[in-house]
Amino acid sequence: MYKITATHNKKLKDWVTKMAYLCQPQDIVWIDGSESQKRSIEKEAMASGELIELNQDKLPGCFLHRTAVDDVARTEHLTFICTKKKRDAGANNNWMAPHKAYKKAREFFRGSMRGRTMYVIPFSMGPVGSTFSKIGVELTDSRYVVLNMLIMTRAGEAVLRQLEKEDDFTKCLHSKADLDINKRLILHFPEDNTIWSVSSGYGGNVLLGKKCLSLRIASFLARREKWFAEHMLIMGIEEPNGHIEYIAAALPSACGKTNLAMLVPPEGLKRKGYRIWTVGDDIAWMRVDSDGSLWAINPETGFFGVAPSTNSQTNPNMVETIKKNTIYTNVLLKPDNTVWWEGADADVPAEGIDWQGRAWKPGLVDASGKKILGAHPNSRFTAPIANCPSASFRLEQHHGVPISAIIFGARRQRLAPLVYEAFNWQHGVFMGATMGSELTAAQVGKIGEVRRDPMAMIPFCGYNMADYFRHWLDMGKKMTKRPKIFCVNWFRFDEHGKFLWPGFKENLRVLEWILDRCNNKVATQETPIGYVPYPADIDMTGLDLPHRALERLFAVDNAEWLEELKGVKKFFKQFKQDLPQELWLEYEALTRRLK
Ligand code: OXD
Ligand code: MN
Repeated sequence: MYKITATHNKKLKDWVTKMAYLCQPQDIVWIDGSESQKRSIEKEAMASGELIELNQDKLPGCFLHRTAVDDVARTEHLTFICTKKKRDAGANNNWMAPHKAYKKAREFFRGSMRGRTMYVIPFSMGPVGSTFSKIGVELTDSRYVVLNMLIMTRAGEAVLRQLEKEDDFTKCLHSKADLDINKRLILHFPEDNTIWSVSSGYGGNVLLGKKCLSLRIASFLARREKWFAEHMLIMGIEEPNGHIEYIAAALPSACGKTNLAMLVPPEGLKRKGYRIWTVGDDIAWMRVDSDGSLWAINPETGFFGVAPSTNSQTNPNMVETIKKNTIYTNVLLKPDNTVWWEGADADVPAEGIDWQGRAWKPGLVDASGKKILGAHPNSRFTAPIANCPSASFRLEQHHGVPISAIIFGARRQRLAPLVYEAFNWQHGVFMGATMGSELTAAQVGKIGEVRRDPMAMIPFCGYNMADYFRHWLDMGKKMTKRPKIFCVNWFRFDEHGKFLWPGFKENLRVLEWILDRCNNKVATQETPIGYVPYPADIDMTGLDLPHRALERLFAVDNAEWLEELKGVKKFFKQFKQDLPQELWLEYEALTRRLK
């Protein structure tokens, strides 16, 4: 018999009871957000082997977790959008009919928590009580999930109190069950405001406030309620006079989104006294405020970042951030109980325990002769934003920050200039909708092949992408002060296959130009694809590039772009008559300009 006393919210009580009868936990524990409860769950997790305590002198409050070997990344092929009509999930999503999905998953959840505790985590994405914010309640049998959710979201008592004032919340059910990949499902029911995730323990599949709620469910709600839920970083750039401009940027995976969100200004620009404020590295919720401009919050309170290649060169602020109160997942354990990953600051350790829990030393190879890595390539850390030296002081402000520019990124060796600006909002939506990136060795598929990933939302848009484009076009009409839209490409090659642009902190030089454009400080050169900078308008102090590198970085080759448009056409055609006509008009106008 399950007795619920923690809340008066009838809807919440009834739902928790119903799910408990389905999953049959031994007991139910409500997460209150207190330090003492967190401590006791950490202790239990250590006793059960879910967490390994790291060296508390060197890494206070830090733990290591290892996932199952076949549970190390988001499983997109097991992720479904379960709308009543298949059309509403669209061509970009896996779809399952809701009744079928519930029926199938119910069998995997049935009795899955026997002998375990079911934790009830009331959480708020966004500051509790802000008009931006959404409440979720996650039920889980994983202590790892509880402890990660305490870092990534505002969870506990304050949210429960808020739920006595408002009734609406996303019902999030998770059970690790027996982690059997054949019974793994990540199901979204946007029409029911419900998420069911079973048989996984990997962050992206189980921290349901993140991709599942804040992107897939939220994007669906955002369209209905006329706001944006986007896969974007948010950062503030403070000028020497104290004025701060905020930008939001969508970059495809493996393009340095997290690094950009907290970059440290390059030496050459130090004299200008810029300061960077990190609002978020992954998700932006944006609304049109009464002033007619776009305001944004980051709904999360933590980073769930990729460990490999995080070091003082690529991201010094992150290196500081993950020194305390951090949960590491699937990295290498060193003999002194600290951690390491490929591309970390420290030298390669002489020995250690790899991410699979096996003895490791450098140079080990598997049966096929492939190098055995110490840390999984997708090993992660979960760390509070509050630890970050560049954390924005506006993180808790209920109205968020005003957005001056929206940036879309691409990874292209040829074709796309370092930066270019849209002619207007509709053209900018076309730029976002046609975002394409070349695959790298880190992804499945043929290296160099271009994959379309509109607004970096392909795996995260919780509804038909054609409707999503329409929503973007409509939102432009709601604003009287629209952010300017830009595209960036840090990855252009020279004729010898070398990067033309050094990237990393030097990218601030490009952001500086973007802000100058937002403030009408510089003129541009018009090209068929958009406005590009005059080379003289990029401050190159302290950065020596080869002769005419900037000219090459801004060059537009019409023949290459006409070739590119063939891929765009093919991509657009899959949406059939649902694709907004405005995007075809942009396509035709661009074709004409290029010819
Ligand atoms: C992430 C992702 O983990 O986009 O943020 O995959
Ligand atoms: Mn992401």
